[in-house]
Amino acid sequence: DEGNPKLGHVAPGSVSRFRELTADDAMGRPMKKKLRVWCRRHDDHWESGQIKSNSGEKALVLLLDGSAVTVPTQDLLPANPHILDEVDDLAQLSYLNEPSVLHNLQYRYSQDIIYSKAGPVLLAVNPFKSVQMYGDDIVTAYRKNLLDSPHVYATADAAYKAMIADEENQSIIISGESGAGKTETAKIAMQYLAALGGGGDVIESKIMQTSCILEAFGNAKTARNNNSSRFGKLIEIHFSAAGKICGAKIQTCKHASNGQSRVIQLAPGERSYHIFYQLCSGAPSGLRGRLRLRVASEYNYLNQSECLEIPNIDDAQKFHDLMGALDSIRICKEDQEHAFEMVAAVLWLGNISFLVTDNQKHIEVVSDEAVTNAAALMGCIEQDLILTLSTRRVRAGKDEVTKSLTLEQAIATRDALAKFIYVSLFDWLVEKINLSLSKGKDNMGCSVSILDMCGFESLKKNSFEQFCINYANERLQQHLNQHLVKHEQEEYELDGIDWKKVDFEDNQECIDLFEKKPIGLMPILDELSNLPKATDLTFSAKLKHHLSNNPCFQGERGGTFRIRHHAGEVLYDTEKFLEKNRDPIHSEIIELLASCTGRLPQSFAPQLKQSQSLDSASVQSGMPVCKKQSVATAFKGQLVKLIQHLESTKQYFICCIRPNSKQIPGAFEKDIALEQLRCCGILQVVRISKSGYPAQMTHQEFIRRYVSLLGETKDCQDPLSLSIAILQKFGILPEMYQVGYTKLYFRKGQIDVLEDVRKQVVQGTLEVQKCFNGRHA
Ligand code: AOV
Ligand code: MG
Repeated sequence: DEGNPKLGHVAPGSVSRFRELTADDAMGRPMKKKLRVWCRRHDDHWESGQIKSNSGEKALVLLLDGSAVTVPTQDLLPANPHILDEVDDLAQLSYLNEPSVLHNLQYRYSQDIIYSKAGPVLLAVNPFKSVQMYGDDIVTAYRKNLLDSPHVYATADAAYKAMIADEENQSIIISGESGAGKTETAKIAMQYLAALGGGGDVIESKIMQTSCILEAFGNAKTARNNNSSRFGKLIEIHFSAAGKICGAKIQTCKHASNGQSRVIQLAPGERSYHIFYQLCSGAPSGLRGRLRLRVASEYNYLNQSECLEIPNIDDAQKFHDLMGALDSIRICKEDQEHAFEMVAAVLWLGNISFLVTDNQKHIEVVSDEAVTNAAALMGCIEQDLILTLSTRRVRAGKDEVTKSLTLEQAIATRDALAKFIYVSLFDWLVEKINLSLSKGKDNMGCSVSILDMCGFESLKKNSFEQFCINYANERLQQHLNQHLVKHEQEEYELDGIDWKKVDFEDNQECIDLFEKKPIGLMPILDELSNLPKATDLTFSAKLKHHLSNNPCFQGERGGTFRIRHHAGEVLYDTEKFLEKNRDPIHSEIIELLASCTGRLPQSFAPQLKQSQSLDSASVQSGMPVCKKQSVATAFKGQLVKLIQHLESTKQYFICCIRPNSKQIPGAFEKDIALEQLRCCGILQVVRISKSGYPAQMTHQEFIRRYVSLLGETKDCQDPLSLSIAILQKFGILPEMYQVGYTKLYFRKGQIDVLEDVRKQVVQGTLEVQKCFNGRHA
């Protein structure tokens, strides 16, 4: 297959999908003269044309631009008639092939119709500009069912109404790569739910305000997205039995990054978390003075990437909005100030520098405003901070002696302190928000959850952060596959109905590569993280040694390795993997925080002491560090918890597509869009939905609802025969349903037909006998 010229530059993971789809579509449909076709020009580039003549092997095709070309017939795919150019649901296309799907999405996108259905999945193509399709009037139109074209509102509406009708928890799962529009989509869904479930209470506006706060502290400008979420978020919105919002709860999945380097180290062109810049440019003068603030460019943690601003974003205005949001969720002014003190403390910590003395053996903390200000903001004694950053206590026999740190150790300690403060601050904020949004105790209603993760990333240099994020996306994709493709088909098979199986790309192999014990990426990473002498290089060597047979893994030169993800190959650099996974926090740092007079640093300290025992045996840097779960393992735990929650609910899927890599409006680059459609298996999903049976009912449910229309029945009839009797009386065509052992499966639209007749019969506008006769006729 690799030699098949048709496949061109198809990514390795997509080969089988591509073959299956194209072959299937062309099969049994001879390419007649005059037929509209897609003609493959090179790689994935297809042009529309019309067949002039066809010799069987080759065809002469007239292209749109008037030129005629002769091409092998295997490079032709049938195109849909123009009338289908704009269909809402890809499942309505007569020919479901990649060029047709892309044409449809591009055509719609060019008219600012950014939403389409792909069977049960909503596709959202990022417009990168404001489009006139949101707001109160449109919300009302969807609520009243006056509009039913694909929209986030329609998805949220379906979830809300199903929650009320079935008294069941619902969830909306938003996927897509970095910059595809997940976070914006999540906000649009929240906006709709707030409008429907709003009771004039403040709670719904509070919920909307949480995005502003979490984005300030958890989002940053990256190479891919100017407002990239560096944490995954599940917001569970609770409704009362009457359908009114009564609270919300946010769970985050953040160790992928927050615990990591962004606070202290930046890639060129990227920024740290928005809050740092917002505070520097937006703090009013009183606050500015109290926090001893400077402009962003004076802070080492911020100025290293030579990127301090985001085009068209006013950080000062954002800070103003943030304060409004903090007010509205009732975080008191005092707590707000404490939070900002921590942000400023982190910035000043980054400016602390060290002097090397004594033949490189000893270091001293430079006594300047940085150390003074950091200590003042944390509320600790300056000398204590200096000691923590420059010395360590070690046991020598029965005594404890104090030794000076090396420069490298001192910098690591300073950065660890800064990161720890920031991570703890984020946790504290989420806790505050959850307290403020918590539902009343008497609530017995249901919830709609919205999942917005950090999207798949493949950067120039990929590190531990991308490793975690891409693992999460792999799990999420598996969840999607299982839900939309695997389970559906397995159910058909188990229930014994006649069904032609649709293949799909299972990513279990890649998940095993990460998880499998004892020789998966994560177990090996954890094992070496526990070995004091292990280095990033021994880590990568061990991976190569154990995993080289895995088709999803490839060891590379130096400390790098490659993973074949469902969304493409990524080259990872193991530099700092072990350290980031350990995320060591020295007991002396905890002691320092505990000694602070500031309310927040104090509250950050005991939290660690309770949950994590001191492990003085660790010699990773010669210092006692607190033993805790590794970052990767903790992250996996959070992720599994989120997915378990989703599995207990009824699920809706939104797939966001990034139509170009420049973050600009109007540009639809087909190859980029195609890559993403392939990655999330959209065509398989549509194929199943097209040939599948979206409506299903157990025989018992079906009989309960429709048996009264049958007139007389014989008591002895079993449910299966009774169901068939009803179907026959209704005159439902045999190809429109299938009878399984436990359930009936209906083609799209058939339940509507049944319901229509039932309604008329119940209302007495139609006599049973007449209706049946009529339909048989
Ligand atoms: P992401 O959440 O999927 O990326 P965002 O939701 O942050 O992506 O979207 C990126 C940018 O695209 C936004 O900042 C907007 O400028 C624009 N955008 C997205 N959706 C819309 C829309 N419906 N209308 C107008 N503009 C939109 V990441 O968090 O990086 O994985 O990690
Ligand atoms: Mg996001």
